[in-house]
Amino acid sequence: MKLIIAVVQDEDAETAVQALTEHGHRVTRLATTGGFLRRGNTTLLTGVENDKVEEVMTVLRTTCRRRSVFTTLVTETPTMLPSSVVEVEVGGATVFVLEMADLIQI
Ligand code: 2BA
Repeated sequence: MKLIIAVVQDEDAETAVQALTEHGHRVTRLATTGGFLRRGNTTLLTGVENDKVEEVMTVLRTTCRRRSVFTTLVTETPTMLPSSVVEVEVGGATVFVLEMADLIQI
């Protein structure tokens, strides 16, 4: 079995959760924050059999899209250079697929 951890954008989370549950997958949705942009994103946890990993990946590929966002980089060095606005391309989804020893429900 595998544990799939997917970091997705908040804008795509509802559609992704809906599609995953429609395909019969169980999902846990966590409110998380990206370390670089320091803005909210969503982390989805899904435990699946090995042969279902590709199905989950297909759902994520079709529901999560890449977007450009602008962010301000604050300079904290002694050079005192002004803060600059940079364009960053975020997700689709960042997906971790982990080997899962057991799934125990009590
Ligand atoms: P954030 O850390 O807020 O990163 C948002 C986007 O900023 C990233 O999109 C990437 O395009 C850019 N970025 C991140 N670190 C950067 C850096 N040091 N220099 C330049 N640009 C940088 P994604 O790669 O699609 O990542 C989206 C979110 O997925 C991340 O939000 C983070 O929450 C998570 N993530 C991505 N890679 C990860 C990893 N290796 N481990 C844990 N979480 C990860």
